[in-house]
Amino acid sequence: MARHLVTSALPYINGIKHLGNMVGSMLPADVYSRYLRQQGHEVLYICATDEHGTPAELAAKAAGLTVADFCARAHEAQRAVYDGFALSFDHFGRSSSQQNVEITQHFARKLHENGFIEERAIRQVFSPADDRFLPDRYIEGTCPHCGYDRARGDQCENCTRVLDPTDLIDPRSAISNSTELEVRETKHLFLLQSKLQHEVEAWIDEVADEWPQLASSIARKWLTEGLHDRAITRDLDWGVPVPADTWPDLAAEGKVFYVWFDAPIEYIGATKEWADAAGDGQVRDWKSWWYGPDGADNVRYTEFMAKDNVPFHTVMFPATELGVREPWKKVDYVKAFNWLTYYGGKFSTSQQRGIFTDQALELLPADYWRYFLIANAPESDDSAFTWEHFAATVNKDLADTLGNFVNRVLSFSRKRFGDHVPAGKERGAAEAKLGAEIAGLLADYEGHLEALQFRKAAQSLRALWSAGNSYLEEKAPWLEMKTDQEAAATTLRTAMNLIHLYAVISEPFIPVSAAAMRTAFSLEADTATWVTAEQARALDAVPGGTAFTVPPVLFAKVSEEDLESYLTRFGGES
Ligand code: B3M
Ligand code: ZN
Repeated sequence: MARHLVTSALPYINGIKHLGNMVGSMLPADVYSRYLRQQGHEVLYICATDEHGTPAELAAKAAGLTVADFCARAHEAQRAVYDGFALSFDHFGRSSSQQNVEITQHFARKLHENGFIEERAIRQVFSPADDRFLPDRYIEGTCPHCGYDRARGDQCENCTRVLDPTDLIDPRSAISNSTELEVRETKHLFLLQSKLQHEVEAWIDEVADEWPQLASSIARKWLTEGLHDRAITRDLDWGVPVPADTWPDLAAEGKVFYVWFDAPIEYIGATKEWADAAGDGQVRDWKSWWYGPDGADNVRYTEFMAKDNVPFHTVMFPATELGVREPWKKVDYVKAFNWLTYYGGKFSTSQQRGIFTDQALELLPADYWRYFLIANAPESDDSAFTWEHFAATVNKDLADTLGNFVNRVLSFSRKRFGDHVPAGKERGAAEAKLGAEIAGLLADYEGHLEALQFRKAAQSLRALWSAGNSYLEEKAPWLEMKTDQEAAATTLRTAMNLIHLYAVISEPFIPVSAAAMRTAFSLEADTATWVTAEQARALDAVPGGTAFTVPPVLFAKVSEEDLESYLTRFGGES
């Protein structure tokens, strides 16, 4: 048993996320956390809304709310969707929390004490039309690297390069569209990342070989290009204030930290929020997850994110942690994802293209989405969402292979033998063969989950479900009934044990349906504890005589009419 810290990239507060965001961070982190918990590990899965920066201010302005009000509402709206998706966060925090403010300010003070922060006067884009400086997303223009014409002042969405507003070609204000921009001088704090380059490199050499290539190659590319000193403060109203004890002048000017400085620190902040939220009599030690050679050394920390977030997590945040010169836990494993596309084109929040997570839940239950998305996770390459593929997957894998098996076996057994699992005979050759096959497939499945290979894990899970179908077809209990009732009973008892096994091992993917399958059986100890290969081989967790009920149909098929209506509503092309 080990201690596992799991985080998924913090969703921005500025709106409900689309399916691409879900599959690139929160959903796989949830699948992995659920699996580890079932294995008996101590797991802490932390997420939060990322609430600072220009996107929050722009969205609040569009909604006609104060930023604080907007964020409070938007946080609850996102939380409701994630509950709907059955995400099992141990805590879902807010980067605007007091805990994060304090830890972020502590980090900044320490970086300053250690000589890694410097105050510099810089020339910044100022918009007379808007009467303000235009940091980050307040400014848009053409990317100097790839020519994308909607690059933002902080990063080009297209080539993922990090930018400074003054890098943009043909810049314009994102607030007023004004192109009459000036450059004015103002003071900001700079994080001297260049001084930390070698330490970050040494650390990457130590840990990154084990990472998927997508993550390690982005980290290495970034380091090869060289770590530049970067401004970590902004002229915004909303954010973690620069602490007045250390920088009285900047604090007086109302400067706040740049969102990408405080956002990763919120992984720690949210862990403290989790501890502070403990009920009476509960002690939650947040520091043992994050701090101290003795405390955090026994923690394995896994991060989940889409590829555009990789530089910040593999280079910038570790540089910050190293520069603090305190023993803060650094990431052990970075699981990065490519893009999920919508018919080959970009899912886009700003352009309302694709499917949003709240809309998805209005159409169909979470498990349908969870299964499809993880089975088609953009791991080694981008992958496309199409309604046709989605309908085919739901119908074949969930409705036909799993759902039909469960309902067919339970209904048939109840009709012939009543509402207790029939005892039947000792297992025969067919059951022994099935047990061996299941044990082998289960080992594959576990191996893929351990390796965080989600598509392959889904394939193994599907193979486990199929093995049950083949067994049932081969034994044909509806025919056995005619000649040897005891033989039919043995087949049904075995099939019901498969259902229970499926319930346990499908839990990470489809937790809601898995619970329905598990609780169909009145077993004394109803737990989702993982199954050993030996238990899987024996297929005897549900003994003859166990009472059971037949759950309602687990998965409805997506009909031709449904498909038509989805295509009409969402559009079938990018
Ligand atoms: N909020 C970026 C994004 O939503 C971001 C991640 C922060 S993780 C510390 O893509
Ligand atoms: Zn670009």
